Amino acid sequence: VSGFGELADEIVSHGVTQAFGIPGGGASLTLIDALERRNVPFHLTRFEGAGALMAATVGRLAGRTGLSVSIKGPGLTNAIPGIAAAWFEGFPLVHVAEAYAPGAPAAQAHKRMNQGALVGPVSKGHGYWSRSSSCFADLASLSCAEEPGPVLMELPAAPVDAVAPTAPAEKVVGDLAAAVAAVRRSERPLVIAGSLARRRGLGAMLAKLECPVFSTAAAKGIVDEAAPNAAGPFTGVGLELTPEHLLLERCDLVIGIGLTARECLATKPFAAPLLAIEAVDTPGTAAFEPATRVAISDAESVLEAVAHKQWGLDVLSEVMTRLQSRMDEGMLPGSVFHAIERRFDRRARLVLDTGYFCTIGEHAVHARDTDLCLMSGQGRYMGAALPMALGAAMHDRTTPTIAVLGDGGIGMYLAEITLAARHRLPLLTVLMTDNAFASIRTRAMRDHLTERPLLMDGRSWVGAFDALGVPGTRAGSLREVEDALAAWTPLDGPAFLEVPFAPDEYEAMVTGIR
Ligand SMILES: Cc1ncc(C[n+]2csc(CCOP(=O)(O)OP(=O)(O)O)c2C)c(N)n1
Ligand SMILES: [Mg+2]
Repeated sequence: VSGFGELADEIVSHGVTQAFGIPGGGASLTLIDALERRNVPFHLTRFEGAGALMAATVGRLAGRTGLSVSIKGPGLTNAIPGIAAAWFEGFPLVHVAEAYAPGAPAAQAHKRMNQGALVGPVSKGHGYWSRSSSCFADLASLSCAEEPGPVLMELPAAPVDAVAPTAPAEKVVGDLAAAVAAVRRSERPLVIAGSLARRRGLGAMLAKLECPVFSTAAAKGIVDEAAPNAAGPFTGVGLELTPEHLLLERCDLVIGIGLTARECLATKPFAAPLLAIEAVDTPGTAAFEPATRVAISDAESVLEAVAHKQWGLDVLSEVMTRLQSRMDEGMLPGSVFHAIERRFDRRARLVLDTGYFCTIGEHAVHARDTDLCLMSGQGRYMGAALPMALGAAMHDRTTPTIAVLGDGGIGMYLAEITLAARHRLPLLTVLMTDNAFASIRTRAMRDHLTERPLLMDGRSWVGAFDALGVPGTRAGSLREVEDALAAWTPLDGPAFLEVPFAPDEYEAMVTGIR
């Protein structure tokens, strides 16, 4: 069929290695067929939203755009949760949806909708499959340009004349001389690295600094979190036990690298002046009130100046020791995360869903690098961890992947676990259950609101996982957790581990942290 081969060639040459989603009988299947002939497998998912997020996660880890495919109308509509998750997290994705050509007669109305408008608020743009030889490349570049995110490619039965949108040039802002002078003047600078630091490959320079280096959730692991300068997460809302709370009031300069509003839970000016290293203007970031701004292309020059500064590592070490021993108290998620780290020597990839277990995980997990800890740190999109973990495990089948979910996220995408069974992925799904939505329950308790919608029925999920081809166990003590972790051989395929916790202790575990 004319043109599909060329489109598939272009997709292959862009570095796409696999695609996800649910096809229909039209152009999507023709494209999938053309991709398969070029050794780009298509993975059938149970829900388009999961496929889009799996693809976007592949994009995040590969540093190139991910690819998902659906039919038009309902298919694209179902893909929206995954597209939106990719948009929240800034993961690069091209979602290809079948489409009517622009200007198709109004009588062709079956499954018709304004698809560009549907994805508008959760995408960077959309374009049609066109005769332009760089049609896919233009959309893929748009998805990867700062800040990355999803793009819709509308796929009519034949290419159209319309030209795809192209990525705007990165905006360079700032004053390098002023930035370097600010660093030279400071005695106690600290760095907060956002995901831009990862995309620009600044990890090695940050690792050498002898001042505290925080990261946003999206950049967790930008410095090895077992290193003495790793200060853990910066969220904007850390409480009295966190390094964030204790060090930000002592520093005299904050250096933010891609510190954007969407990567933080709260945005307000710091006590010390902020030197902001940025690639593009991002909404809301001005609320940090940077005193100095500098372009990301000058980041190395700024960090060279920071390399001469030494302070804070002794305080940081004290604070960290206290926080980590608190994490080990009792049978709670902190000790389970530490058991996972011991078992896999911090070489497994952790994918955290959202909830109190994630708040603890953000502090308890010492990520070795940014590809070994993924989460919905920006959207805090409950349920996202399972498709993310599946995408990660499909992308990299050698690293054990451990998805950690709570009572809220476990059910949404459960059927997708069949992909792990089919491909024998090295994926362990861990359910940390207090039989409640603890993070919401806190509010209900404080304000005397109903807790009824926040409590589960206490049933185990082990049987459900078993039925879907993933063997599971329930482990009620740390010893049982350790035994279950020891019994799992990642190369033999997926497994499920359910860990119940006492609800009231669990609800209280974030006190003083967030
Ligand atoms: C898609 C989506 N829906 C709802 C929420 C709101 N929310 C945040 S945490 C949470 C409950 C989490 O409960 P659970 O998974 O049991 O984790 P816990 O807080 O108990 O550790 C909910 C409903 C969300 N973040 N995302
Ligand atoms: Mg819970």
